[in-house]
Amino acid sequence: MKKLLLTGFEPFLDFPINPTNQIVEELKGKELNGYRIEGRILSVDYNKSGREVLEHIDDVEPDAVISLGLAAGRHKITPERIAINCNESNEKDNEGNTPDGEPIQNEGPDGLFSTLPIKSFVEVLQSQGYPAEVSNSAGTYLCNHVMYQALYHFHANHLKIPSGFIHIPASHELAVQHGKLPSWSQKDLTDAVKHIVQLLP
Ligand code: PCA
Repeated sequence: MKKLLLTGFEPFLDFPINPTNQIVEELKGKELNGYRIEGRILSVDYNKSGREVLEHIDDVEPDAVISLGLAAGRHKITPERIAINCNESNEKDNEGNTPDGEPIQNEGPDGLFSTLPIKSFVEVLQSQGYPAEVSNSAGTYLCNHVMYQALYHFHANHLKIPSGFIHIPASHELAVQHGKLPSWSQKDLTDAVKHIVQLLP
């Protein structure tokens, strides 16, 4: 059976829970669309998360990679189109790092496109009644970092393994604790990811 590496992130900044964590916990070990789902949670740390995702790729030997991250404030599911070769944040990661525009990979291209069928993801989500839209920027925080690191690994090693990143809105549970975020039910977030997995080649 094929394997899907599905990653989420630990909580960060003033978000006491990360709904990607719950999605991964719920889906790991399940079989969908001919894929067994290998779930892993990544650190919100510029010095660790890239290495972690590469270690998981080595360990799992996946046939596809989908990384999930919280985009607090967005109200749609947003598959990301591109990762850029840049670490920058005024806000601290969980270890206090605030990089100032350094490249992620010195020899890497400026940008790497998602190799997931992002338009089909949006179409299927909308047809199932979930608001969705392609995003043209994953930012320069950890989500962009992890997306770039995985895509760069496959690009540099000439491996044709579909890989990319999907930002999701806050869950109701997070929104209640935080106070100022648009939100979805945790069940809808998880179900939306299941629809996405059904479209993997
Ligand atoms: N979202 C952050 C990092 C961790 C997460 O879940 C981001 O969008 O970069």
